Formats: sequence, structure tokens, C-alpha cells
Amino acid sequence: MDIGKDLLLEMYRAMVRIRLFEGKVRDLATANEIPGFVHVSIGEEASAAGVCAALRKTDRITSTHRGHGHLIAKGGRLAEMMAEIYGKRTGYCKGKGGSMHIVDFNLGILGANGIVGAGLPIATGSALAAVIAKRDDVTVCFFGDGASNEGTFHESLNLAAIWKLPVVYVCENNGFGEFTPMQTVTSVKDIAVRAQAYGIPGYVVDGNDVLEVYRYASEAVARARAGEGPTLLECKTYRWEGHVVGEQAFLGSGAYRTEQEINEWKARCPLVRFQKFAAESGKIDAAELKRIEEETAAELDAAVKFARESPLPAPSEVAEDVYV
Ligand SMILES: Cc1ncc(C[n+]2csc(CCOP(=O)(O)OP(=O)(O)O)c2C)c(N)n1
Repeated sequence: MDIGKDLLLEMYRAMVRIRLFEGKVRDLATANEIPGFVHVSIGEEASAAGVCAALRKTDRITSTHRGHGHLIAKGGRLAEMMAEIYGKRTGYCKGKGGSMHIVDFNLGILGANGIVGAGLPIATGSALAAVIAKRDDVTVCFFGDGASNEGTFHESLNLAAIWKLPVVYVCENNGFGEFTPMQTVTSVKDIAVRAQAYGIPGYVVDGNDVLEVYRYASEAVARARAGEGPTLLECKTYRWEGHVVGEQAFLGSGAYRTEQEINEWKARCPLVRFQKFAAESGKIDAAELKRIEEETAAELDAAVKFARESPLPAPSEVAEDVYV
């Protein structure tokens, strides 16, 4: 599959926006400038960028507690995301959702979610809703390897399979659920083989190669749109940062992985991989990539300024826009 230059640049821009945004969020959380728990996805950018590049605006996604990257790749605006993480009134949820509950229905973002595995039935229901409404939109469900051990995963895949729902399940297997290595709590080596239990296709994908992710996602999305039912993609990847920013406070002197392992995965950086592809294929100039990096840095600076200068919600608004 030949991927056009505009789309290549779009995928790189998505990865750069995620990388810079997440690095900034990590630094601001470490400095106690933003409240609450934040989970960043540095190192995992290619799965969000590659999958969302295969979607159109009316397609929908569900996300996770580690959701900033998915939202950004689906077109989320950095300023409103940052303001939401700051708890400001100008944020996506008027400051009442925070990092784990950012939503933008206009962009098909059905929400990040603090409940592990909760996106699976939401995505499945969204796909059913599209069928009932006779819309040919596809829903993508992002979730982690840990979530694939939840009942919601198995129930959702079964239902989507028998009803041939237009949904793509994207497992981002980063090797850990919090501080627990995946292989100590998961019955299979590859999550993708679980697709067999539900009679649907399942593929292991190099989750650090945005081009490979895009190719698999495009096929799965086309299948779903054509009414041929769901696909399970397992993007093998790794998170460079802790489970949550500041995880050392929970771990004390304990460690659940080695520096060597982290460094091995850093050597497989999805952005550097793309830069090498750009140079070797001769399709994209280094200057074009640099321009994207500079534009994104400026966009991020403006987003932080916007968030810092925005007002907090007034105490009188506490019961507005929430279920009470
Ligand atoms: C239903 C539920 N159980 C447990 C938790 C606590 N928890 C938060 S993140 C997490 C690990 C999830 O691992 P995974 O799905 O692999 O995603 P990752 O953090 O690796 O991106 C757990 C157990 C939760 N938020 N919700």
C-alpha cells in the first residue's frame, strides 16, 4: 500500500503533538502545577497516530486512562485538553473531567475513561448505534493488555462478532498493567490470538511502526465499514514513563523493570523510526519534519499559556453539567 505524502506528514505531526504534549504534562505534573493523576503515553505514539490516520472525522473512538495520545490523534485541540487537565473552565469538560475524562463528541471522541475495560462495551454500543442509525461510521476501541483480562473485553468481542458490528479493537500491549508484568497475569503470549475464540481476525502489529499500524488499521476499518465485522489488532509497544507520573512514591525503592529494558525500547522510538523512513525513502525532507516540530512546539506553548491564564470554574457551577 502506497501512502501519500500528506498522510505521512499527518501521521508524523500526530506523533510529534503527542510526544511534546505528554512530555509537558509529565513536567507540569512533576512540578505539581496540575492536579490529579496523569498517565502519559510517551513511546506509544505510533498506535494512536497510525490507527486514527485510517479514520474519518465521523468515525468514533473510545479511549483509556492513558488517553491523551488517542484524543490528539483524533484531532483533539491541545489548548482545551491542557485547560481540562489544569481543571480550568475553558477545558473540554469545563474543568470537571480532568485528564481521564476528556470528551469531544464533535470529533468522535467518546471519551477517555478512568475505568479499565470500560471503553470496550461503549465502543461496541457505539458500533451498534451506527448500524441502527444506518450510518457507515466505524468505532475504534483503544485499550491495554490489562483490560484484555477484564470480562468486558470478552463480552464485547463476542457480541460484536455475532452481530458483525463495525468496530476495531486496538489493544496497546505495553507489557504492564500498573506494576505487573503482563506475562504473569495473562494466559496467552499474544492478545491477538484471543480473536480466535470469537471467530474474528486478530493480528499482532509492530506498535512502534506507524506505517505498519496504519496498514493494518486501514484494512480493519475497511472490513468494518463494509459490514464484515470486527477485527482485533494487538499493537506491541512500551511505555517509557511510569504507569502514572510520580509512580516512585508508590514503589519506594522497589522496581518492576530494568533501565536496560527501558533503554532497549527507547532505541525503537517510533518518531526516530519514521525519521529514518523519511530519509531512506527520499519521500520527505528533514526540513519538513523540523517545521512540524517547530509548529507543534509553538502550538503547545500557546496551549499552556491558554490553560494557565484561564479561570477556574466558579464554586457556584459545581452542580452544573454533572449527574447529581
Ligand atoms: C476496573 C478497574 N480496575 C482497576 C483499575 C486500576 N488501574 C488503573 S490503570 C490499571 C492498569 C491497566 O493496564 P492496561 O489496561 O494494560 O493499560 P496501561 O496502563 O498499561 O496503559 C489498573 C489496574 C481501574 N482504574 N479500573
